[in-house]
Amino acid sequence: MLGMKVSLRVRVSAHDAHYAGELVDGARMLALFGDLATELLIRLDGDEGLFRAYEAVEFLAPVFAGDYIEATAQLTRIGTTSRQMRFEAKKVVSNLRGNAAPSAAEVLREAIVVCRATGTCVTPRELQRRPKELYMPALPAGPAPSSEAIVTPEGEPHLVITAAIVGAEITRAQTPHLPITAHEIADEAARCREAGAAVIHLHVRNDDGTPTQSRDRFGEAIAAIRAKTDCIIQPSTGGAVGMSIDERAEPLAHGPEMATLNCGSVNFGDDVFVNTRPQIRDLARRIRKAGSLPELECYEVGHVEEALALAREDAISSPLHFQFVLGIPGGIAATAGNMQYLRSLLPLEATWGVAAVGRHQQPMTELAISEGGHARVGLEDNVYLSKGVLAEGSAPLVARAAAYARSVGRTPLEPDAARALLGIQRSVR
Ligand code: KMH
Ligand code: ZN
Repeated sequence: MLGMKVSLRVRVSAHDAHYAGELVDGARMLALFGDLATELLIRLDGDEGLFRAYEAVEFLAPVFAGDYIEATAQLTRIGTTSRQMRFEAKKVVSNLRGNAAPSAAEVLREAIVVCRATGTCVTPRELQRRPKELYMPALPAGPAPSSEAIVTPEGEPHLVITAAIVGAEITRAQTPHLPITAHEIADEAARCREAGAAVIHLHVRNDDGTPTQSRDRFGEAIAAIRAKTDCIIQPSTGGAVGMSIDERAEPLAHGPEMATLNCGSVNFGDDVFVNTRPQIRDLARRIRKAGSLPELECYEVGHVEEALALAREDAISSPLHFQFVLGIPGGIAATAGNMQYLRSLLPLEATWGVAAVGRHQQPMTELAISEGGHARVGLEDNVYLSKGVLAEGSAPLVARAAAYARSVGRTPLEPDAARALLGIQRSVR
């Protein structure tokens, strides 16, 4: 039920106008959120429950009499009695004001988000009925276009596991299980697919193990992976610290289904991983030209804001897919609070995952999975299975994440289902 989404659409009427100029009271949006929260509670608990508190409310644009508002709520956390939700209201139709006829109105080319909120409701234990037939049998007919992408018909949220199997920094001295040749990379990709991964985040290496963004090396690795698995291949355009943008863009020559887009500069251990604003836009343009879906790599709060700016500029297209990279020394720390804050910045239709580094990988992966997010694991970010015990490749880390997901009712998606969720057109193979 985590991730369940409901929506409604209303016309705000003249009697809702409270202030000068037919401006509508913000509380009107909260009334819509209240109705949505109640519907979620009824579907989950068979009871209307109680709205306990809003954690955050943002009024982002004015609402006037005559506006059509689409409001959506999504269940983001289920406690014993508490149910956390996120809400969003968008204006989709508006009357024209000014010199136009009083009846003139238009469908907005881009919906305007007028209000966002997060809140917590409570259904006391004794009132929870949870009859199976009250669970959502199918998604409600509604305007939210991404509902199906987020929740299965049974109401169980989808999960995309990404395996980051090579990276640019890890060395054979750190782990003998690091794949280097195209053959080794393809074998590891196939093992990860078997273990539950749908996406392979890909870096490649020279024969001596040093990182490269060589188009030919990527070509060999991609061909070898495609010969063995149907995974979505997501080449890195981050490469290694210090590489030029031209070099980093080399794998795009293969028109991959996905590619990373790093959304800002960050201290990266003792180095600086440079992504200037013009460079980010340059790479975004190249990724779009290659026909690839960008995964938005965010190592800091400002990177999420930058990604949202890219979307506003139409440098990238919605729905957005974020990867929160947590715990890089010099970047945002791998904490639950940080993860919650980062996701609170996202539009409802965005998807998000967590790639946490080192010892944070397992707990943050599990937290992200239990909170309806996606997950990236693998040697690029963490070489250990447990303290002092090296993972024998990325597949055991994928298998552990997949097992955890199943234990909390989430099923790792097959690659084709992940393509459907992420909106990827399957490339010709
Ligand atoms: N190797 C890091 C400096 C990406 O793949 O897009 C950058 C990185 C990000 O790994
Ligand atoms: Zn990477």
